Amino acid sequence: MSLLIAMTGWDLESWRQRFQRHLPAFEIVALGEAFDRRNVRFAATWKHPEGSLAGLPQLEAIFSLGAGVDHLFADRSLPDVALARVVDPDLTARMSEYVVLHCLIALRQQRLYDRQQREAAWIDDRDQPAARDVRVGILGMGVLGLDAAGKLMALGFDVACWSRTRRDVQGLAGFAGAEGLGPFLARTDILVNLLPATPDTAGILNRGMFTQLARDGRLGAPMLINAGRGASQDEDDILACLDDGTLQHATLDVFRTEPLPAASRFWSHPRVSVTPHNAAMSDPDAICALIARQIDRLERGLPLEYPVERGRGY
Ligand code: NDP
Ligand code: OXD
Repeated sequence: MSLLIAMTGWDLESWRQRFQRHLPAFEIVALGEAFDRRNVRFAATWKHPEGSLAGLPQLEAIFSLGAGVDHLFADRSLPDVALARVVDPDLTARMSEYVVLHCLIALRQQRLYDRQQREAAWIDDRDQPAARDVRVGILGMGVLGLDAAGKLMALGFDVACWSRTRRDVQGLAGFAGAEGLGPFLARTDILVNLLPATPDTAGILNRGMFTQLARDGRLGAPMLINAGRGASQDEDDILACLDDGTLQHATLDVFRTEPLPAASRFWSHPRVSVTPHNAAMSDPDAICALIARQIDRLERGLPLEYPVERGRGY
């Protein structure tokens, strides 16, 4: 029996060695080499080529090697088997670090002080709001959104989350669905996107959303942090809203086209911070261990811990 690695852009051999350590009873095979398709019971994928998982008669489950699963649904001939995603405490902690870092840079106006330093300007008359004066709104109240929310609240930020279904979490202002979106945006100074890329979230970060953000915040115009997916952002709208002051700053880890093309205005825009889709790098060993644990659960007749629901796309 074998596990098929189906990935593009990552180092195959290091993944193969890790999987072999975690799944000694399995033959680890990979796309692009000769293998017996009849023996493949599981596939572990990151951006596999369309159609490459078809024709695997014994396939039982497909494991995404990333937390996001939009790359799976990009394959229109994805086999109809169980799908699972990555949930890993290390990845979650890294994402929260990213969100907290950029909220603190905004709160403490670090970019302003960096500018002042370059000009050798000792100006200490700026308003210094407290964390409790700054309203952070997180789109997505899942594994990542909730962890980031908890850490921001521990620092004193006034945090709200928006999700598809309503959830009540102590200390957190929870909003849900289309009717909850307006009130959520109206009380948001820093908008953080941690939504998955689905047909419903495509292009959701657009002018219509930005114009509903709070205009009376202690930090001035609202800010955007997108560490979810580039497919959620209308990039022309983001640039236009930065240019006309609707947005004060955008911190973007993800883009519609990755790597971000050299010609993109995001690279040089003075009020944009770009990171190369590494807000939350995954620990490959932790991911292989997670997948080995899921396979063991399936062998024992137990359900997957982190299943993906095809109907909702995440
Ligand atoms: P989860 O599946 O745990 O949470 C998703 C959240 O989004 C849920 O709260 C869900 O609502 C909400 N949601 C989904 N669709 C809608 C919608 N149409 N309207 C409102 N809310 C919606 O995902 P994670 O927190 O684990 O991850 C989120 C995303 O982060 C990933 O899908 C991936 O794209 C991205 N990511 C980015 C990384 C990076 O390095 N930049 C690294 C890892 C992940 P509900 O609670 O009702 O289900
Ligand atoms: C992702 C990941 O989904 O890196 O972006 O896990």
